[in-house]
Amino acid sequence: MRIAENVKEALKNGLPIVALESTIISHGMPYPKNVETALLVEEAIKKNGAVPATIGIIDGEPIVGMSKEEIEQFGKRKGIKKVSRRDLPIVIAKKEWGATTVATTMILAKKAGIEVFVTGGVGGAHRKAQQTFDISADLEELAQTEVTVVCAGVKAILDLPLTLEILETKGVTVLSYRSDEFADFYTRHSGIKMENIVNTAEEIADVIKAKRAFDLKGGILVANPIPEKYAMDDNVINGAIETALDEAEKQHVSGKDVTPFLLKTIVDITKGESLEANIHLVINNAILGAAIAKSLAERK
Ligand code: PSU
Ligand code: MN
Repeated sequence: MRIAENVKEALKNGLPIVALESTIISHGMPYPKNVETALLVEEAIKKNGAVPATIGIIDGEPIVGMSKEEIEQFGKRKGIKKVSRRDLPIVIAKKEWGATTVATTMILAKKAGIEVFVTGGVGGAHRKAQQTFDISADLEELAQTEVTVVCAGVKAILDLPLTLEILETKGVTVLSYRSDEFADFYTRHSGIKMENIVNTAEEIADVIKAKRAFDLKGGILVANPIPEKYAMDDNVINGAIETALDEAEKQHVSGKDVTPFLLKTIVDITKGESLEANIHLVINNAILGAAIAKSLAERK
C-alpha cells in the first residue's frame, strides 16, 4: 500500500484526515465533471482544516492519497474495475487498476489509520432485494470496519426501509445530521423518521469515541441531507428513478453494474440536474467530514 507523503505526515502528527473513494469518480459521474468534483471535494476538505486522501488501486497497488494526475487518470481511463471487498485480492494479484467502493475504501482507510471517510451515497438493499438478494457489500463493511462514513443518506433507487433494517440488524450506528428524517440523497426527506439526531460535529465525534472506547466493532454512518437549495423536486427525481429502474429491468442489468447504470440513466433523464445535486451534496459532506476529523484530532 502506498500512502502519500503528506498523508503519512498527517498520520504521524495526529492531524485530521478525510478519506475519499474512487468509484464515485470512475463509475459514479461522467468525465470531466467527475474529476472537477473530486478536486473540488479535496479543496473543500483542505479549506476546512483537514487533509484529503483519495483512495484507489493503481497497477495492483492500493494508493491512499492519490495525486491530482492520478485522480485525472481515474476520471478518464476506460476499463477501470469497480472493486468491492471480494474483488480486492484479484485486482492486487493481477496488478490492475481498481476503483474503490465504499466497502473497499473503508478497508484501506482503516488499514492506513484514517477514521473518517466522505462520500455521496452508500450502497444498500436494492428494491426487490427480497427476491434478488442484491444487497451492497457496503452494509457488511459498515458492520465490521471501524470507519465513520459521511453520506447524503441512501439513494431512492434503493429500498430505504429495508436498508435501515439491515443496518440495525448488523449493529451499525446511524446518525442523522440536523434532520429528523432520513436523507435520501437527491432530496432531504424520505418520510422515514430518525431517532438519533446529531447537531454538531463534536456530538458525532463523541459517539465515535464512545463506540471505540467500548470496543464495539463496526462503522458509523452519518446521513447528512443535501442543502435545501440544491435538493431536487420530488416528482422530477422520483419519475426519473422509476424510468431508470424500468430501463435496468428491460436491459437485464444485474450485479455490480446496477448502481452505475441507474446513476448514469438518471443523469440522462434529468438532463444533468441530478449530477449537479450529486456534486453539491458531496461537497456538503466534505465540510462535515472535515469538521468531524478535526474534532477527533483535537481530543488526541
Ligand atoms: N452512490 C452514489 N455514487 C456512487 C456509488 C454509490 O451516489 O458512485 C458507488 C459507491 O462506490 C458505492 C457503490 O460503494 O456505488 C455501491 O455499489 P453496489 O450497489 O454495487 O454495492
Ligand atoms: Mn449489488
